Amino acid sequence: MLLQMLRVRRLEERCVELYSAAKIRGFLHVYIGEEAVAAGVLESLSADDTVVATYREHGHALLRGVPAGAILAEMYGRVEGCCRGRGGSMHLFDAATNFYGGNAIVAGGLPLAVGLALADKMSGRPHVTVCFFGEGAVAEGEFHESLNLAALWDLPILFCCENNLYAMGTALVRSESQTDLALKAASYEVSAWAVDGMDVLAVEQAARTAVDAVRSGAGPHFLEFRTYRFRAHSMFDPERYREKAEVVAWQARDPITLLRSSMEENGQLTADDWTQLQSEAESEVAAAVKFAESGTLEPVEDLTRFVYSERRAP
Ligand SMILES: Cc1ncc(C[n+]2csc(CCOP(=O)(O)OP(=O)(O)O)c2C)c(N)n1
Ligand SMILES: [Mg+2]
Repeated sequence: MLLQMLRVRRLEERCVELYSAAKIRGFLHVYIGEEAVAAGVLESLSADDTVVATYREHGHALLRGVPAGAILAEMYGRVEGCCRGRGGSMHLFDAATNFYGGNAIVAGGLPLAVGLALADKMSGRPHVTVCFFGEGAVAEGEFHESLNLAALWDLPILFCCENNLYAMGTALVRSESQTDLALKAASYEVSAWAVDGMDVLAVEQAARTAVDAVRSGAGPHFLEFRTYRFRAHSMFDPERYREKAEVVAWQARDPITLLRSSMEENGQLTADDWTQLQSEAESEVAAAVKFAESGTLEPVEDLTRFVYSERRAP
């Protein structure tokens, strides 16, 4: 999990640079600081399970198994990208790894996840659908409709709320009368609790407990991961809504540093191991950049493809 968090961190640090160099265009939302949530939760899933995420999903896609090159090529708008360069940063999608996006609409992933879980239930498949979303989603009607139906129909779904305290510039306390999100979920008869989202071991343990319960037929579960994004909301955010001191305080609990220090203290990680992990993550990113750089742009003649299905009716 240390390596997994590091892979996401290095990939996104490079994305920020490439964005500044205008290699990546459009919107870009990085997950830096929140990596323990994706790393811990995805560690608890099997390959057949389904994952739905938001526009802050580069890490989820990578750890689900989408190659770093296909992710970066997608951001570059290249045909070699996981969606032929048509989705970009916010719409990574990969059917092969059951990664159902990459959804740009706040709370838009929740009804999709409920539908996917309903399909599994109706087909008798023992899979779990995991849906990631920010705390900003709880202000949307879709959140309430989705939790209600998931509980009413007893669906195999785990809702993972990544509570990083802000929805763009709006702090949770400024938009919600009830800020205890597990309590909100519990009001729909969904089993719910809060977890330290900076501690990857705590995340993994909570996720494993919840996923096992969901898989064994205990119905929908909800985990609120208390986390923090160290960077701006997106590349266009002057960050006027929070104090620098708050960011610095949370950076002291950087999930990568926390795990690294505790492993070093317990004699589970040597200086050489750390160097090795770093170079592994760095060479993966370097290869991905090379892959994206050498990718091809879609020919203009293909511009209108995929608007309608290309399969003819029988
Ligand atoms: C329905 C909808 N309303 C508004 C927006 C604009 N918007 C994009 S991100 C965002 C904030 C969402 O915050 P949160 O759910 O906490 O996720 P985070 O960005 O913190 O990961 C908003 C309001 C949108 N994409 N979709
Ligand atoms: Mg948020």
